[in-house]
Amino acid sequence: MRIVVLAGGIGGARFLRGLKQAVGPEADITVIGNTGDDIHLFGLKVCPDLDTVMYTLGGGIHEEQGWGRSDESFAVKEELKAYGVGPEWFGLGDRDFATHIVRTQMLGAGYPLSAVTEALCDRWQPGVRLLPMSDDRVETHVLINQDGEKKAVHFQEFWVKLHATVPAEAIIPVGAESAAPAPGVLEAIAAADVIILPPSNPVVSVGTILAVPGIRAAVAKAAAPVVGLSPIIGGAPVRGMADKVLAAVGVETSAAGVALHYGGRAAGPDGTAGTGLLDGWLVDTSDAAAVAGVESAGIVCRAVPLWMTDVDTSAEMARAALALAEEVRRA
Ligand code: FO1
Repeated sequence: MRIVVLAGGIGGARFLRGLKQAVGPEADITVIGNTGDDIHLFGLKVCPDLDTVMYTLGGGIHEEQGWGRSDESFAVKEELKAYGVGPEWFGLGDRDFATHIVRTQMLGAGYPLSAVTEALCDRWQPGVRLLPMSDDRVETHVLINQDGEKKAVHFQEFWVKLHATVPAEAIIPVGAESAAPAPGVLEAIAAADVIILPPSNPVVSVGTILAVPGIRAAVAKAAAPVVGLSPIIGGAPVRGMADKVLAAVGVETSAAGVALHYGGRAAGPDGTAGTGLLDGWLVDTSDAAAVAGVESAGIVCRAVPLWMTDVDTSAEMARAALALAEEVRRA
């Protein structure tokens, strides 16, 4: 079975760990990873979401954080600080620096990000094919209003330095409009047996992937059933600050709000085809009241436990997503 997952960082990576357990080694999983969170620091290109997937599935992740390496040290970071070289607010560890050095070295030698990612994964063996959404540079910026002054800051500055405490007025995936899907991305979507939108941030992770010209249309017209899992439980994000960016794009922070944001693919009552992406949507059992509203948008909806407390619960969620895909495939 060929499964394609459009994934961001921590939530997507944890879901993927469960999916791998649920389907076993014979399944073919392709992850289309968000690169809008990428940031250039100290002359190095850092790819947070690609690295979180690679480290999580490869066994090198700092488990509690969901980002960065396990068993980290920060000697390089301390030396940079001693030189007065910032920024200090983005915590890069010594082991993590090696990843960014290898990546930047290969990019400098002319390898595209997709080839670099494949090379880094040779070491980590994540058990999935990890494709960046694009080989072109896309960096998400956030338009904020700080003390009456409007300015655009890099997503990482908004997320890590400002802790998303200032209102986000707009989310801009800079460069997306002129980016091309990375080699293999459109082919994987077209050949998929199932396409999954995991509980990643629907705006800055999945939304950024869909902002690369061609990817949204490829998902919308894919023969495979498209099912998603709500990143919002009980009106609040499971992790991170998704509510801040959802508000910026006018999406209600609810399990139903995100489903309607993605939209349904099924033809409406009057027979017009849906303009959205979803055939099926999973909400947490605590949001069972949302099922009817989602189904009225032509999206088959089921309420199942969506708290990813460990790999087994993530695997259960993955099995529920695959079962829903079969249900909507028959429909
Ligand atoms: N997140 C933080 O909250 N604080 C950090 O200092 C930090 C450093 C960092 C370094 C490398 C990396 O790959 C990720 C890092 N993150 C940090 C997480 C990062 O902001 C998020 O993983 C994504 O960008 C959001 O999904």
